Amino acid sequence: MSEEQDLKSNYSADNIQVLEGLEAVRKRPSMYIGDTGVKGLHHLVYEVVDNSIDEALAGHADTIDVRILEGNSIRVEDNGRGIPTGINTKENKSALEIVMTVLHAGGKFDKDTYKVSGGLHGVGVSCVNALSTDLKAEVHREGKIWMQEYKIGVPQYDVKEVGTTDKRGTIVTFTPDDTIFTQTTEYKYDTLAGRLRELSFLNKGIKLTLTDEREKLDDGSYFSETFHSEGGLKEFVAFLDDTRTSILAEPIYIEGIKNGVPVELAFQYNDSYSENVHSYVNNINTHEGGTHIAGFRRGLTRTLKNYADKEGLLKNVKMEITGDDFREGLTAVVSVKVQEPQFEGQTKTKLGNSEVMGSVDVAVGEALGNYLEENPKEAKMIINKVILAATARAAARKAREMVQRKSVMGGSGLPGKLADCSDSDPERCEIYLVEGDSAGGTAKQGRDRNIQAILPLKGKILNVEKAMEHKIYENDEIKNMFTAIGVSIGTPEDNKALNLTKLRYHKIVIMTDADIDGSHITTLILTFFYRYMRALIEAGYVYIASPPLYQVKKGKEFEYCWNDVQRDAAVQRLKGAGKEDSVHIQRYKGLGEMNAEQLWETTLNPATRTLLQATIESAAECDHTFSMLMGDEVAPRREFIERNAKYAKIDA
Ligand code: 0RA
Repeated sequence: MSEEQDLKSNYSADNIQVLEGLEAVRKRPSMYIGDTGVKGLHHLVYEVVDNSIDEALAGHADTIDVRILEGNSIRVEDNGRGIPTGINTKENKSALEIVMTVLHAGGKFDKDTYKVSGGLHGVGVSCVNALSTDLKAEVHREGKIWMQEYKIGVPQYDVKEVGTTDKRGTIVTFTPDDTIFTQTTEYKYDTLAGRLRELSFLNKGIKLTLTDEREKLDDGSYFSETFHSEGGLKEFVAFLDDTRTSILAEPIYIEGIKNGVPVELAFQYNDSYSENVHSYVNNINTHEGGTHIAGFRRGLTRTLKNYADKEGLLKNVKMEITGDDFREGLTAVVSVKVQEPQFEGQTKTKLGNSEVMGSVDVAVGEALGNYLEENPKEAKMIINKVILAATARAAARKAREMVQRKSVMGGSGLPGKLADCSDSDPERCEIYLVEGDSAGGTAKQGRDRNIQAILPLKGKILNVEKAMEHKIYENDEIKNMFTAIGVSIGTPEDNKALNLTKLRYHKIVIMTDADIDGSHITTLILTFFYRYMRALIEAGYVYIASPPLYQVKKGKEFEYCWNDVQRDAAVQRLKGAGKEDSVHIQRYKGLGEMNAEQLWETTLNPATRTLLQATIESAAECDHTFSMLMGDEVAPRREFIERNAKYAKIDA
């Protein structure tokens, strides 16, 4: 590099530093925390908790306490060493102030710590500070309490000593800025709980507590849960499968450093037909997989195949056995820690580091190889299951090919029940999947036929959680759904990869009655999408319609209401000067009670309707919820419904 160039690049490096001040974070928050919606809002908490996790992984803390305070402020406390408060001579500022106000400053004061945690965006707590109207940092260290407060990242005073203490640790309290998080600043307890539970499994031994101080329980206390796992991923797998029937007495587990990469993994087989493999890199969920997953698959297939060959278990098997057959009914979690992870893929959640593949491959080979030798009975059960999967796969392929052949040959190939739209640009087109023929009929009359297609579904659709794959292609409602949508299910060999190029609608809207049966049907359809067409959900194409619950009417005037609060307000408004008894409330028990015009006004009209977009916040949590909701066990399902009924009433 010439001297001139050198000067130039120094100059621009300085420039970048100026730009990278907290002002930049406020200007383009999405660049730092992903988005400014619900996700970004929750990301703030994860960013702060990650710092405490790092302190715990370094061996200096074992307890992290998270509270949702009144007004949706968040308080995170750990029992670590406390962020250093001394003056940094170079900057002439307290280290605490630097950590809280300089981007990426977090690691600078503790080079020895092996830092691997840290969110997808890994931007540090200063980012949270920039996006908070108020933030307070409190450090208990060496017998003293230190404090500094900030407004939108700006210190309100120098770090000061405010008292003495016999505790150690850091407490960060912040209030997200509602001028940044304009959509909502309301924290969802279940979302935070899901992530803290996940973190407790991924980082065994750490005690994470979540308390919701926004609302008192009847006994005057607050709702609170503690997540703490000594078994780590072994317990994670058991948790994911708690409503399934396991094949092995307990999960196969291994933890160790392989080729310099810390690898932890656990897996178990159950009697279902789905594969649930979840992977993490530095505590980040790698939805798109990557080299660690490739290593896991390779190790699993190789080790099982070698064992089966050696024991002569495949002697009489004529069928070809594929990699997928080894993973039917498999639940697994793979977690690796990588110093410099390279993330690839559409959502940057695919691990690219090639060295990790061998590490995981070796770890699986070791754990599984030993297990098979020591447990011949279980080994035989696994191999038998694999052979069964290969047999079923052949049947499924036949069934799938039949469906595809039919759709190629028979006219348009579209289901007879589909009332298609006239526009053919998928970007503008929508399909409503409607519960019942009668509501389907109303929807056909009420829709905008240019862009809205209607597919009525008959009653309950097949529960794919419990059905073998070939049954899925034989089920009329499911067949209709994927032929209408235009997406055929990929072969299992490419892991249910979907070809979205023939997708016929960019909005797929599930519309069911606003009652228990309706929500069951919605769940069945979502389960089908989740298990067989997950890419549709991930790409944001799947929505849930929200028809109104009430019509409040007085004379010619009327209002639609989606919940009890709206209904009561509408009654008050319409009462006005008139007589009270003239206000009439109609409770819609089903879509069928609305006429075509009403359905259009409330639920179909793109200008006025509300659609809920289906998203996958955490694949592991989602997997657990679906298996629980759709599985055999009644008790956990009832508990879930009772616990969520409270929320359902509020947002109905
Ligand atoms: C750097 C150095 C030291 C502690 C921390 C960072 C630290 C950061 C956070 C963030 C949340 N909780 C935390 N706890 C600790 C201490 C170095 C030393 O004491 O020698």
